[in-house]
Amino acid sequence: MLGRWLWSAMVLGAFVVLASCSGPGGPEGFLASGLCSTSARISLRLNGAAVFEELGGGACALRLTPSTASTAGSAFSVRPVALGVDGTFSVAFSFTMDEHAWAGADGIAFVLQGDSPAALGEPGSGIGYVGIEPSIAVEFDTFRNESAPEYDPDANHVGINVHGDPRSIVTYSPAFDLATGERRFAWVDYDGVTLEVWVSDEATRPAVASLWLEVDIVALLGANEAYVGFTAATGSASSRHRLRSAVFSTTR
Ligand SMILES: [Ca+2]
Repeated sequence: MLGRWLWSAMVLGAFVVLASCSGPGGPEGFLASGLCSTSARISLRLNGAAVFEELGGGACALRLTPSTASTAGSAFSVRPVALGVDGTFSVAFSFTMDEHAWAGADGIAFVLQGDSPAALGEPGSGIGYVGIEPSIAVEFDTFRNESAPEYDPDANHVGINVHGDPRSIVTYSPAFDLATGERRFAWVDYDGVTLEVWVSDEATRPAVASLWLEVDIVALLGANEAYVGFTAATGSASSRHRLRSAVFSTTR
């Protein structure tokens, strides 16, 4: 399709490196070499409370929300990212959650969606992705919403959610705390059949996946492309949610 961008990503240090290509014409140029770079900033559309932050020492973060009540933020690729064969992709990212008010809330999500680069879901228990459709999200949920215990097993879990539905299809509760303020690491791989998620308090991917789901992502999205990004939100309790690195690849 004329004008359709093929996006892929490469690793450089701990930060986002998004590369833009355009069909047979080949690479148009690298869009980014880290969350501090101009190219990273023009590759992502920021919505709601999301802003880029300089952390000093040449490091940057994508702060999805500050620790203020009832807010949400999202950042999505400005154009659909072409996925690999049968929708395959890999992403590795890290995040921090700190400055908790009350219990801290509500969490961060990695999201593939077919709606819009401006998509921003519900705050609070919606973690900024609830209501975005079509979509598939991996949520890192730090607040147990007692009004809906069927989808919040505890205040420290990872879940896979489709079409902006807050009820996770599968969940996993790590032994470590997601929201100590220290960096947490996650990896999401899709081979065209099974979506696998790993989460760790260390930078090395664990040998065994934390949770997984057999899902047809191309059918779910209705396309072999998606707006790729992250969301976060706060409710009556709040935390500062910051993406610290992200590497998205379709090169499997
Ligand atoms: Ca929750």
